[in-house]
Amino acid sequence: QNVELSYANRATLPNIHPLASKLLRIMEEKKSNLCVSADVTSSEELLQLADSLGPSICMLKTHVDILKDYTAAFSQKLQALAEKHNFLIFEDRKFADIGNTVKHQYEGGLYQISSWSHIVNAHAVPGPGVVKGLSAVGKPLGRGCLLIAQMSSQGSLATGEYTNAVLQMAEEQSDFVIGFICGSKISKRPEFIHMSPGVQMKAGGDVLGQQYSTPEEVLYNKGSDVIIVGRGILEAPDRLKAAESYRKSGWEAYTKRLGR
Ligand code: S5P
Repeated sequence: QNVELSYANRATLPNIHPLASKLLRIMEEKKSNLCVSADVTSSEELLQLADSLGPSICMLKTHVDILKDYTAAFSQKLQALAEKHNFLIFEDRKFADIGNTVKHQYEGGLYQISSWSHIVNAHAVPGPGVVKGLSAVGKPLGRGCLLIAQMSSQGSLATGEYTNAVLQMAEEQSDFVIGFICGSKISKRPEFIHMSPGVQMKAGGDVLGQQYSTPEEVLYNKGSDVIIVGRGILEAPDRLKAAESYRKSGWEAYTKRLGR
């Protein structure tokens, strides 16, 4: 029960969600547990990032609402790059409303997120209806959702009993919830993917409350599965070189956890 399963082993678990299985297979194949947070404001720059960093990552995280020039053509190009380099797209929309509203926000509006993003995330604050609403749109499309169980920011209220309640909610809708945004492994179920933001090579923070841990801390000590890295890569003089060094650190921390 306590043996640490590899990503490849977890991909073939009988109850694994097909999208989680796909992600785990990509991770194993590309030896990458790196999700790049592509927090740039130009779609051209985002596409360039996706094309150049694509081979190093298992997932690309977007905030499409910070783009100054979003078009439907952009989302099609992004999907093509995801195919080309074999990574998943995660729109970090953080849905947090009643089921009926998030359904519209996910499917419609300017962005039509469900049509191009493999994975989205949601706050559990509204209760299970938020997941039911998203699931009504996303499940028929084979999409998946991460619940925000903990946050990396200073003074976050998502702790303790709240985090436990999120876990419970995920277990009740595991046909659509594939894992968590969290700082550490919170579920023993190997079917769930733990994804952690707030990662840089040096621990620290920014002036707006972000707090950073290292890949080793998050993946080895805290038992998470995927590191989410934004400015650690985006602000580096050579983004590709930085992405590769996060990929390598992440992979080493994971293999160390496996005891290999
Ligand atoms: O708790 C969280 C959850 C998320 S999804 N803390 C976070 O920082 N994020 C996101 O991860 C955040 O919105 C940003 O896109 C990214 C972290 O960026 P960085 O530049 O601080 O690495």
